[in-house]
Amino acid sequence: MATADVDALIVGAGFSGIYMLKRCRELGLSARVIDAATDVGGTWYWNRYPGARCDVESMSYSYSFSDELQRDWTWTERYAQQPEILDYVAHVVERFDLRRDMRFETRVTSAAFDETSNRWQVETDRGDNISAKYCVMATGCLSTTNLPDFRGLESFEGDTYHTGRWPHEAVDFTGKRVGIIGTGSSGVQSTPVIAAEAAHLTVFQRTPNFSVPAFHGPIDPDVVKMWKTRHRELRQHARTSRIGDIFEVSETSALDLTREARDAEFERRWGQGSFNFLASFTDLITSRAANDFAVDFAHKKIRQRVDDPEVAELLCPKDHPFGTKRLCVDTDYFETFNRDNVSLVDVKAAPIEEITPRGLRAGGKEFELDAIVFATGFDAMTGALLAIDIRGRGGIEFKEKWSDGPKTYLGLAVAGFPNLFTVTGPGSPSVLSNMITSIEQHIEWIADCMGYMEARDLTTIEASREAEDKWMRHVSDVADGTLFFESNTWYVGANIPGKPRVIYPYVGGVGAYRDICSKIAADGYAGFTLVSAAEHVSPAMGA
Ligand code: NA7
Repeated sequence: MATADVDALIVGAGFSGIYMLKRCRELGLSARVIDAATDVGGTWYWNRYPGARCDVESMSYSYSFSDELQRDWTWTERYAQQPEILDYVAHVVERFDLRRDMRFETRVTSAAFDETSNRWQVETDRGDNISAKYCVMATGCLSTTNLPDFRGLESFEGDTYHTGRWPHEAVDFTGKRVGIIGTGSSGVQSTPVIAAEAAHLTVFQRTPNFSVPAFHGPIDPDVVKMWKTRHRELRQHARTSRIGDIFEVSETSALDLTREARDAEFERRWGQGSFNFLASFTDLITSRAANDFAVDFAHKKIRQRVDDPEVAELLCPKDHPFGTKRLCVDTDYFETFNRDNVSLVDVKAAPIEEITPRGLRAGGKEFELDAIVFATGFDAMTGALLAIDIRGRGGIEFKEKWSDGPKTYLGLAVAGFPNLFTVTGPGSPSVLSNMITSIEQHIEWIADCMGYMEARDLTTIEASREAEDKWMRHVSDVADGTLFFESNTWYVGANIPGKPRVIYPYVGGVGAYRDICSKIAADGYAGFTLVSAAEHVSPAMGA
């Protein structure tokens, strides 16, 4: 593909890129997918650390676009393990014969909009030069790893790993003294598994996280039967819900109940596992008083699960409201700290000073380690986009345009960057939702938009600055009505030094967001400017 001319260039071969390619084919458009990995899977290609599994239930975390696919594929566990998700993705790619339009081990380095031809000129690290009418950034929300700049890192004589770049070869920690830095979802999932193998595991915790039990196990045949017979209805429920899944919706404020009634509901939801707990009441994310009840309940659970009261206190999150930092879903995480071969080190009280040849030093104390696992997260939502040199009209760079924080229209499009789409981009529900529900909604919206353009012989579609500004104000206003800004999290860019502190995902909910996007499309793409070679079509304004 040294030089190529396609209708659509799709960056990323994860769930988004795969489905985008399928939809492009159905529109009769020529399309290519490019990915830096050696194979399909996106996030699930890279995150293959011990214990890696999806914390959204398997039946929900799968494509809904094909009835046959849903009927034919059967998951084995309540929450799918990373290898099974990769098997599923590979199955989808083979089933729909998508691989022939995919190119691997190739990184897109730049994309520039040529105002003369009204096409994107895309370059790769292999020297490809591709011209495309549409450029779809299916680059993922959690694909650029964050490795903090620890002093002395290169001096370490043992092995180092990042959970988001785990090697393909088997890693054996048997007999080793392992240190893990980070207690987000990746740390919480890998800690029990590494602890079961290593001679000793030291967990270096800066901020404790709330975690709800997964109650993981083999998939319940009744659940499979329910999904196979009622999948259309259940998917519709997910699409119109707040987080893109089929949780039971509460209509009660946590403040309206007696302590006993509230705790009974918390207990019931807790017993269901996963994110059900977060949906216990209507106001957990909007009212500090309501949230405090959830905090107290979760603290009580941690104290029940951890034998040593001092360790339990250290594991109790006290600096952020419940659910405003990515909630973890665990299997035996807290119980792992009851093991003799596991210790917890508070690196908030005594920060990591440096990595040394034989381990690391924190708070003046040296910890000898044979291996260090960095479970230190990602430059979420914008990292992968800003890693590509993207230039729109007048050569304006994404980096420059987003220097104070991302600006998008619907998290889908960016003013000044015609015919470029960001799948689950900043300003869309994305990471606050079941990603597959959100991905499907975006891909279908983009495909419909491409179909609309092709049918009318339109050359470009571009978000207007007014619509973009209005959308970003709305994204911020909705977040202002919640507790999200009370936490230092990657939802607000706090994990990356210098990253603008704004809300990155749209917190207004999947169903509400879908309605907004659908209305905009039904109104002839209100807030966008659509232009044909022959004529200029004035858009209706406003979101
Ligand atoms: P997260 O959720 O960003 O967690 C990263 C963890 O690493 C978190 O506990 C951080 O502590 C910790 N961290 C980061 N830098 C440091 C330094 N310098 N010192 C000590 N500890 C540090 O990433 P995950 O990979 O676990 O999860 C990402 C998402 O993947 C997850 O939410 C799911 O959607 C799937 P902090 O909290 O910043 O104090």
